[in-house]
Amino acid sequence: MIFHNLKHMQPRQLLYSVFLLCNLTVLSAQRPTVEDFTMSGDTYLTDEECFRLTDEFDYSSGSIWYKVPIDLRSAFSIRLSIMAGCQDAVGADGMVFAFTPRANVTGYRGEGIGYSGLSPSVGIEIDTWLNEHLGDPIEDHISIMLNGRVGHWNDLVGPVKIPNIEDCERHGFYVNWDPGSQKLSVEIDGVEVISGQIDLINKVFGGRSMVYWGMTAATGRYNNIHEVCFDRIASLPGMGPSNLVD
Ligand SMILES: [Ca+2]
Ligand SMILES: [Ca+2]
Repeated sequence: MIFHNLKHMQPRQLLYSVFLLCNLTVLSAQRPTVEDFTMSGDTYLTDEECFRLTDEFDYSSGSIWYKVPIDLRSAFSIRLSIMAGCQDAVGADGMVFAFTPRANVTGYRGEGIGYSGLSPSVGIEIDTWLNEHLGDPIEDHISIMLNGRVGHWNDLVGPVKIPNIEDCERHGFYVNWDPGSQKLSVEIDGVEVISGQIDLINKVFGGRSMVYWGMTAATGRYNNIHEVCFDRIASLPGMGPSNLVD
């Protein structure tokens, strides 16, 4: 039914991706539109209302940032749909979801994945290119990183190997935060792939609870398309408009 209705919905109606949860009960929700994000670097909006952070060009980088900061004193689940490229063997470099007090910035490209150099920050890196000097596994992998440092010896958690994600498909990417247990967890396609217990407010952001969130991506000597979309959210069972409270 939701799928059927999608054909008749305006793009703006599809862009509800942030669900603010409190005590596991939906008390309020937002329906972001493309205008709610700032674009940085090479990012542009596609005809399908996706943010394309990089095309299949070498040495490209881009990012999007939600304009309104989020409060780490509240529980939330930020739900995005990502596409990490169509080239596996020669695809690079990946994408990073980040929290940072500064909005509208993109870090270093290539192995920095548009994230390195952003500090203070917490980054959830989806890395698709082996950089041996950074301690990368050969497989695609995910890790929770601190302060824009992409060598894995600095990781808060990880790296955790994941199945090839450069499969030209959109994947559900959820970032969940519970300030009570200080648990930061990440789901890909509904499966929790990494989590950690981290005092984000005090240990990372110096007592600051309001931070921006966004997604970065980059290419280097090799490349891939990297996109953030919202359509998958609208098609997930139980995540339709009826679950939202204005
Ligand atoms: Ca890498
Ligand atoms: Ca891969």
